[in-house]
Amino acid sequence: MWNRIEGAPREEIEKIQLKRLRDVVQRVYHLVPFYREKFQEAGITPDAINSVDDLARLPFTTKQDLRDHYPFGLFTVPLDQVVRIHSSSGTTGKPTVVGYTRNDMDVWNEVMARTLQMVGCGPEDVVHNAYGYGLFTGGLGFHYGAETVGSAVVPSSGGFTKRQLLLMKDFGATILCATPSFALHMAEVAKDEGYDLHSDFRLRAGFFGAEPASEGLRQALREVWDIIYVEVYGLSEIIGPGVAASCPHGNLHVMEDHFIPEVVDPETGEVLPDGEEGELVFTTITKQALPIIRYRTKDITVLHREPCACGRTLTIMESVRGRADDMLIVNGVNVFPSQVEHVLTTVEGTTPNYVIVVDKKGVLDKLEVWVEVDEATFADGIGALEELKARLQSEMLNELYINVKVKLVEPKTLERSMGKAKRIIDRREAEGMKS
Ligand code: DLL
Repeated sequence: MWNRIEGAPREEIEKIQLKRLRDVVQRVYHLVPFYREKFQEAGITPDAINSVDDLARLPFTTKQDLRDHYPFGLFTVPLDQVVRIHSSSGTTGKPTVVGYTRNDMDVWNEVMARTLQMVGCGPEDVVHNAYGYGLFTGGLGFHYGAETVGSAVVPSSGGFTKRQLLLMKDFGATILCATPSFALHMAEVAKDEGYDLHSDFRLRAGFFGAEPASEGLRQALREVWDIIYVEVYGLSEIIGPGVAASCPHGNLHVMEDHFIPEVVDPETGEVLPDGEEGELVFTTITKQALPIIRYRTKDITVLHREPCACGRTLTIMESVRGRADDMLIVNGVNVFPSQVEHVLTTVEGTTPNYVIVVDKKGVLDKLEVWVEVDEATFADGIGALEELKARLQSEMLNELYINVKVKLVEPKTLERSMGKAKRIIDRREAEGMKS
């Protein structure tokens, strides 16, 4: 264990939680008009918090709230105290922006160090980090965590699979950090390139997250790379990777001295008892730049509060079973159908009749958008259509941060729905690759 608190008696953890919760509630109430108004509407003042259970009396915060206060409206510190900014895709044009103070970075490094220590990752290890570096929290989150535990980090980021394999072999990487789908893709390419995956590489563990992975996919990764599979869960709004990580007994422990989890009924918002499935909600209790009260993650899971054979007393969350909204995760990147629609409606020549088709090519996800063009553009002929397609593909890349293949179809050829439009055809599940 990196920190003794991970195995402290529950009473001690709860005492710390209450103290920190009271502090953060005071802080947001006095510093952020958005929270003060919401608390007042709910008839709550910060002194109403006398136990961790009182959390249930506070209003929720949603992704929409973050967007409404874009970019820094919910920050509780001036920008001169912010040392890092990340962002992830929002449901339409605007991304969600998150900020970190120096102290927030220490918290993040601490929870990432705990994550990496799940398999004793330390100075002896070479950590090959294939999570994307940039606005996405995966790359830099793992990077600084690995430095904190004293490992040698190779900041390879995503893509360039063949070069990554060469570095992994030559540098003797012992730890791989990647999305599960990319790690499987790496294995396929390695086989094609003639590597012997067990004897050419020194990998002993992999840290996988940012997207769901079925047990079949996990097992395939364990076998093909001969590694221990560590699951990492997180979201940028809460901190990034490191909100929860799985121990050697396969239990996903929530770092709840920093982030308090609750599970609520997605319809009514009512708190559900341990063991019942619902939407995961987090309250950050140590973050300074952007503390968040009762953030609705939309991730569906179950919580268990029982001691684990690994010695940790931290709450256990089951792997995320699905989402309460229509967000798609494509190779680890979050995509909302509304973002696609946004592009289609801002580019002239198309109609809002479209479907999004997600497929697997090898082990990687592939996203296609089929869209009907309008009559006039269709009549303009092939040159105009090619131009429109190129424009749409480049706008989609800008908006979604991933490559999308656009297929233009004739007016009135896509199936019309009688009720709710079916915009998404997800063919991945059929292949059993995603949970
Ligand atoms: O995906 C942070 C992260 C990076 C986690 C690297 C783990 C490893 P976002 O881009 O904000 O942050 O996306 C957050 O991704 O609400 C889940 O729906 C999904 N997600 C993250 N981890 C898992 C996981 C990062 N282990 C969203 N299993 C979350 C299933 C996951 N889904």
